[in-house]
Amino acid sequence: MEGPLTIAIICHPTLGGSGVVATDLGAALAERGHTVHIVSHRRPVRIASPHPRVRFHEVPVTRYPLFTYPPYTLALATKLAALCREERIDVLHAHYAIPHAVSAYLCRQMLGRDAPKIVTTLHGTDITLVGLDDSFYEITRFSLLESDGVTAVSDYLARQVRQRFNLEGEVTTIYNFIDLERFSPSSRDSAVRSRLACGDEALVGHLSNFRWVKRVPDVVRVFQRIALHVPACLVMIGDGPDLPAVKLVADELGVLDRINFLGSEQDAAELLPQLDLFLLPSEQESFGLAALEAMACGVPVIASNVGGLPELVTEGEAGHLFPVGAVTDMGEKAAGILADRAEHARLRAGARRRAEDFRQDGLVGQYEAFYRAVLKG
Ligand code: GMT
Repeated sequence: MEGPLTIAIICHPTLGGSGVVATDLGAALAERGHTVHIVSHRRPVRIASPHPRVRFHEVPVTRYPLFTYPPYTLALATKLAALCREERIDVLHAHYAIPHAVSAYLCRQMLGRDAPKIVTTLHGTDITLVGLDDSFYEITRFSLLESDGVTAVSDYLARQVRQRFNLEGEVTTIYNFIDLERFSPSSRDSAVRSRLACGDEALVGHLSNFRWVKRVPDVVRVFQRIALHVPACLVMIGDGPDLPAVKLVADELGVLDRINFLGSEQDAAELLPQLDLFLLPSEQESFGLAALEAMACGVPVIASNVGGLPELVTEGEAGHLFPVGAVTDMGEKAAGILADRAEHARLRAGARRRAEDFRQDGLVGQYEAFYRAVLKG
């Protein structure tokens, strides 16, 4: 199918990589001439500034005393069907399998012959955690089998999908992407930096949704090792369930006053370029979008050697990878880099160079080609 497409993107609106990827993809597709409908229960945090070809559709979820848990999956399916009747939608693109791929399937069944194609993009815990739970396993597998095309954000995740869900069909890797103009070392600004740093110290940072898979207390443990060797302070961007635990660990380790907690209402593209090092000691990470954003800003990454991170953070070029929980080794290595200007400069350049492999244009083009292949059947 040639010419512009109309795509409905279904995503979680909360701060988290899958919502960011989905909305950035929508904006980039609109720039390329396609029409995009973003569907979610709330306006996503990073939805692009108004664009004539991007529309947001909020899914209304009716509360009723009988429903302890309002059935969002059904409300979403109904909203999608109504949207498809109003507009000629070519592709329903579900980001994160649960419950989006299931709602897309229901919508298709409701529409019958006129239904659009379904593309499902898997982001991480929809496969590695939530999807494996007994209460979701079978419906997740079913929704993948029923999708017309399935993509994953790393080879690691694509392998996990095939193995854990015993799928024979194809799962195509399309890596997450980055806008290299928006996330750039040239946005380093001494005024912003001095607002973040405690003084002339090295500035170390972390960005996540503070869930247990991120091991955020380990960020503090690594930072404490760093601070033993070099004057440094830590910037924590984001919010989530582990924030109280993180503050407790920081207090116990005596570094609470060296940490700046910024919350989630922040512009990552403004803050990340100010950092000297980015820490991502996650338990699991199917890709690590926050690491890519930091790298694009010329910030080397110290991370766990898990999931898709080795596909992104090239060892010794863009940063260094360690076994999960190796906080002492991570801290010693990080301190060594920060104390060695030449090595730090080498890694800064390497991080940006590696991020250039994930240029937005090329990867959005891969999604476009994928849609067209699916539409051809
Ligand atoms: O899978 C999740 O935990 C949620 C998801 C999100 O919405 O934040 O994160 C995943 O998707 C991101 C975007 O593709 C990836 O960069 C993250 O690595 C991935 N998180 C995990 O695998 C833990």
